[in-house]
Amino acid sequence: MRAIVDGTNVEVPDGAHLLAAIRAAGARVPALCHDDRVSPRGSCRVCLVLADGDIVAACTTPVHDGVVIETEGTIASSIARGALELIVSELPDRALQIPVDRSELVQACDLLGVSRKPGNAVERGRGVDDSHPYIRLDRDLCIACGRCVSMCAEVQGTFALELSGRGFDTVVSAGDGGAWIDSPCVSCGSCVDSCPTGALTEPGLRDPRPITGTTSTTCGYCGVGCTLNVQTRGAEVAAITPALDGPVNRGHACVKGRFAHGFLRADDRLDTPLTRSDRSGPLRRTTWAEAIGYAADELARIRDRHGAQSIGVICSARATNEENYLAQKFARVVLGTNNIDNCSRLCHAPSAAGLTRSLGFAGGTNTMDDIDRADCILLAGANPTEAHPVVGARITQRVLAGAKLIVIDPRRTGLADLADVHIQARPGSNVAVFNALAHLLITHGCIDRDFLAERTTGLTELTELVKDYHPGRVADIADVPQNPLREAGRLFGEAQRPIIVYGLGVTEHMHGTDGVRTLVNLALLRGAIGTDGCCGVLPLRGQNNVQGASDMGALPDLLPGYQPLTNDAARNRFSDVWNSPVPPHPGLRIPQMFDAACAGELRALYVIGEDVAASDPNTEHVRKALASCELLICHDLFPSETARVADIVFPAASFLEKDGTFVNFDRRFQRVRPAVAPPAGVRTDFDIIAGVARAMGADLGCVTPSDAMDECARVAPMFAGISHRRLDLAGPLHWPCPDRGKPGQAVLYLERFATGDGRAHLAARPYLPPGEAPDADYPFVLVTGRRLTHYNTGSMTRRTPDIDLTPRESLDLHPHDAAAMGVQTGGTVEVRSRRGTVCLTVTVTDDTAPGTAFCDFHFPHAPVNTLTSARTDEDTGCPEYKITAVAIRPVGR
Ligand SMILES: Nc1nc2c(c(=O)[nH]1)N[C@H]1C(S)=C(S)[C@@H](COP(=O)(O)OP(=O)(O)OC[C@H]3O[C@@H](n4cnc5c(=O)[nH]c(N)nc54)[C@H](O)[C@@H]3O)O[C@H]1N2
Ligand SMILES: Nc1nc2c(c(=O)[nH]1)N[C@H]1C(S)=C(S)[C@@H](COP(=O)(O)OP(=O)(O)OC[C@H]3O[C@@H](n4cnc5c(=O)[nH]c(N)nc54)[C@H](O)[C@@H]3O)O[C@H]1N2
Ligand code: SF4
Ligand code: SF4
Ligand code: FES
Ligand SMILES: [Mo]
Repeated sequence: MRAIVDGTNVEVPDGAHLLAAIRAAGARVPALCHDDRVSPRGSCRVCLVLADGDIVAACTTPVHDGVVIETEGTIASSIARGALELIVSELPDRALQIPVDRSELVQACDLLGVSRKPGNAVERGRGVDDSHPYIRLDRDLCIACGRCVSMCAEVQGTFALELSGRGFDTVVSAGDGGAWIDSPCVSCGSCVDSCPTGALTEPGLRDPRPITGTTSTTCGYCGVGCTLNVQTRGAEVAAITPALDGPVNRGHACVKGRFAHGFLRADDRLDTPLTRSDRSGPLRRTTWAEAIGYAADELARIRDRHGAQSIGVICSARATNEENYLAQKFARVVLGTNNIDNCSRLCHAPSAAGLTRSLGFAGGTNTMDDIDRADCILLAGANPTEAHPVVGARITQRVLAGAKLIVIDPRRTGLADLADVHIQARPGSNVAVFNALAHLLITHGCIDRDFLAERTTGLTELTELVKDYHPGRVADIADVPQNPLREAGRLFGEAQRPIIVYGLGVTEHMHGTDGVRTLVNLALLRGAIGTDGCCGVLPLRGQNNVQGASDMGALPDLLPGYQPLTNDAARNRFSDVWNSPVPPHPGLRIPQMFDAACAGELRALYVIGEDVAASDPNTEHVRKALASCELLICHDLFPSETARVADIVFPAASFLEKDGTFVNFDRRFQRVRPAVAPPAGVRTDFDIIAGVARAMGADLGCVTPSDAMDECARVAPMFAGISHRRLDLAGPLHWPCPDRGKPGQAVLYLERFATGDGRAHLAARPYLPPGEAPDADYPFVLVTGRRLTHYNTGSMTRRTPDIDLTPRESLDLHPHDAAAMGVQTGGTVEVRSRRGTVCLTVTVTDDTAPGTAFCDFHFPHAPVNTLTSARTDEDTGCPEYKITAVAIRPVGR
């Protein structure tokens, strides 16, 4: 549609408002109650313009073709000025003294020529709420524009804020009007981002000193992959705000990416290499030359004396693609072993295996944006409002807009509260539940017969198998009523555009790969993968770069780009480019490395950015393995549990300090750029690996991260079109991206599946019971997982004010169980499994079912993984973190 703004012609999309046309024309009109991310309110009247001669609010008036807009020197602009003068007359002087780049109000005053003699204005004494560590409300600066309220409702979906009071006394309040910290606020910061006056502020931007730089980068916490703008003041991070043009997050973020950067300057940040000369002695500070030389000598000695298979490398899903690429090249070329793995093993290895076998590629089929189009969302074993908050918010918005939501989770998670159906299935019963849904789809004819005939195999076997999975039987297995099963089958069966979103509640089980495959069956039965307009299946990959670490071949059986090591042609191509033979035999997976260490076969372990002594299951076994090694090398930011027992510790740079790329959960390569320099004495994982290789007499060849990406593009056809330069010029790219001249594939399999025969393979997999079951001695099932404010081992978030938001771990217990034990919220219990004992603080909540307890693993002083078992998924070795049989008893009685 065409608009003429002060004589300039512009084209805008249908449905755009005058404000969009005005901005497109480069004209400026203030808009104090407007934010593009939420629906227009039209309440402040400072955006008045003339449209075809009428006085209208630019933010709420739609463009019609050929509309003539006048922004300056009209009756409309003088009324707008009057409106602004009135607003300003109610504000204290402080409001106009805020630096212009931090206050839209000050900008509006500049634009409309509104000023006021200092001292005239009202300090109304409505007070400040500074109860929250990140968000401060100065009520006297609030103009009741309502932007924060809309952001909280329409972007975040939390509805924590409202405008209360009347007339000029109207002011925002959180929760039921008490202190902000006691409200349901989830600290996503979107209210602060939108506030036009400085009524809502965060610590780093209250400091009046100017911001000296802004860097666009990708969040280094979870796999959502939010684009963040890091604002710096000299060498320090002042604030981090979500980028409006972030393709995944579109101007939204969560408490971790948005606020939790204080770890950068934590007192105990490692800032020099540490070594110990004998195991019983302490780690001592040393020089880089000394530590690198020591690491190189020891690795070479062990390799030469005991063979390359006696060394294992655990790579980091927190590190960049380029670092992972270099690390696997180092393992294969310099050490000569395929004993390399990453924490995908602990997490979504069953997704990689299951999706590959069913569909062809080890990644989700669609993109984040497809959530916005789905009419039915099946969310299984994932808690995105806490673990992938920007996805959680997007699902919330979609459901508020009318999409159906089915949640399958043993706990009543945030989204289960909003669901049309919550199947609160017993932990470990996924395969039975998914097969029951397949049974319902098939028996009710809710399947796409043409799609199944043309594009899949295995329907006959699946139909035969699921005859046994009628809801009556599965209701018993899963300990749920039949009705939710039937209702879920109906909703999913009737949907036009169903989407499946899932997480660790599906994968971290003894039959995790079967869980993934039987879940994918449901989308295939509906023809909802690889077809026009379909929404597909999205695994919520966990770590910022866990998808990338595997993409880069930090795996014992796959080379970069998922090329099997056992494929001679592929292996030879690598050998040619690397100028060194690639060992042909698949290496050890993480759990196998620990077993091999305990058996005396693995003698050196090189761990980059993973705290195996805290996060891997069955800690006692892990610690025994670490102690059995002759050499333990570790890269970390902090003295992690693993670093504490290492022989050599290298201090590593964090995501805010380095250059490279991450791949997020929907297969997007995104740039990571250094916003600040690492502290003196700290190096990137990239430089450390290259340094150790050099000291071992090897040149890994890639001088910069960009070189490493280029080399990876040369050896891995599915990434051939990707380079830093292209990402810098054109923005993120989805893989596969085989061609420099074409975009990557956002939606997979539109023509064929990437399996050998081009068809998707339905999986007829029976339900098998989990590895560990409760019994008389260990009557509870303990499920472990995540809380919003802390991240994995908590090494970073515990070193930020997030610790004030969630100061300790907690064990969720159902009220019946708590009453039977006589414990209350805040009480302490001893949780005992067949392997260990931990004391935890109780929260009594009916979010869990009777007999099921839930806790996080974010606080290593309460070492939850001393409880968990070493049982793993039979296909992939992913631990059964989600099920531990435990006994619980109150302490101190
Ligand atoms: N705040 C925060 N965000 C994070 C992380 C963090 O530590 N903190 N970690 C990141 C990482 S590494 C990952 S992998 C992701 C994980 O993200 P999620 O997979 O969402 O996280 P979890 O909380 O481990 O588990 C998800 C859900 O599985 C459910 N569940 C357990 N057993 C079963 C079962 O048998 N069947 C079904 N259907 N559900 C079950 C649990 O009740 C839980 O609600 O989060 C990432 N994001
Ligand atoms: N009980 C239980 N245990 C679990 C899980 C569960 O659900 N239940 N989930 C499992 C899952 S899914 C995962 S992914 C793992 C995660 O387990 P980990 O990967 O061990 O946990 P993180 O805290 O993410 O990070 C590991 C270390 O990397 C450091 N680090 C951060 N950035 C960098 C970097 O750029 N370079 C280097 N060198 N170091 C860096 C951090 O300081 C931290 O010490 O935990 C697993 N453990
Ligand atoms: S706090 Fe800010 S965004 Fe919220 S109503 Fe007041 S002025 Fe508007
Ligand atoms: S949702 Fe994930 S990627 Fe986005 S800001 Fe939060 S932790 Fe970072
Ligand atoms: S911005 Fe248009 S009325 Fe407030
Ligand atoms: Mo993970």
